[in-house]
Amino acid sequence: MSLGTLITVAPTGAEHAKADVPALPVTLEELVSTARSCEQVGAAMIHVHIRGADAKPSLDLGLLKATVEALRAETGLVVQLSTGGSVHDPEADRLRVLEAMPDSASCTMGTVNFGDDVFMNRWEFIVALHKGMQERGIVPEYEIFDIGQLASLQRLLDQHGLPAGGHVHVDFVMGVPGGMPGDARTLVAAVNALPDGATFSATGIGRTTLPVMFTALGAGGHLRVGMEDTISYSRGVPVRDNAQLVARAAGLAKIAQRPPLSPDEARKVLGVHI
Ligand code: KMH
Ligand code: ZN
Repeated sequence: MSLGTLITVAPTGAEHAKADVPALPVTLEELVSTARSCEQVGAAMIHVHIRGADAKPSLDLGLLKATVEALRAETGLVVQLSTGGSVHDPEADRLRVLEAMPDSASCTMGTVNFGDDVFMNRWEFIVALHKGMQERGIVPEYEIFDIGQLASLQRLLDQHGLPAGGHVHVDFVMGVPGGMPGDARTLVAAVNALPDGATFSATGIGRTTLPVMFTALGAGGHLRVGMEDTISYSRGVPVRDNAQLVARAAGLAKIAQRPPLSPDEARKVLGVHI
């Protein structure tokens, strides 16, 4: 396990509306400016969902390519595109995300209830994503919403081999209504079920953000924070911006004697080519 802490920022997501959360970055300009300020305070990777001109979630390939290009030009961050999209996105559009050639992409390891919706991830689709990333040299981050999905990850690795980069990195997304709860005992159980040699980050949705963050640091894991997952800084206090969440995570990582990794250090951990 690496000594430092990889901090990923997930600044936008697909669930919050700009009208409800004005600080949410939705244009390319807002995203790049957010990425820069988050890098300055300790982020090493960015998990990107883009929005269209109407501020609604989009998987437009041209815009995805422009986003990867702009983030590479303006920041040193590891650029991870979401293949999860929104719960309404078709599989073909989600697979096409890989054509934008990010450094990394998410790969959710199973279907999960997602509030009142269903976040669909069929086995054949997971295999297609995994192979698509292997072929293109894109490093996956396996998103785990429930503990049983770790058994699916082991099955995937057994049947289809290691991912591009040769290293397995997992992100636990905890506290989604329908998924695993965001608490210490569940995170410890999930860490105990990781494939050998895997690294992990964790994020807790909403009010589970702090217990998950403290537990992840104590368990030697990495952190994901951002307005995709959390729009309240504390009870009744809206998040000012994504950098505020990254700065809090970086401060706690330093207190834990596991200071934030630079983007290049993160690339080494993840197996992303420099
Ligand atoms: N928006 C969620 C339905 C991912 O980015 O890969 C799925 C999600 C996971 O956010
Ligand atoms: Zn996401």
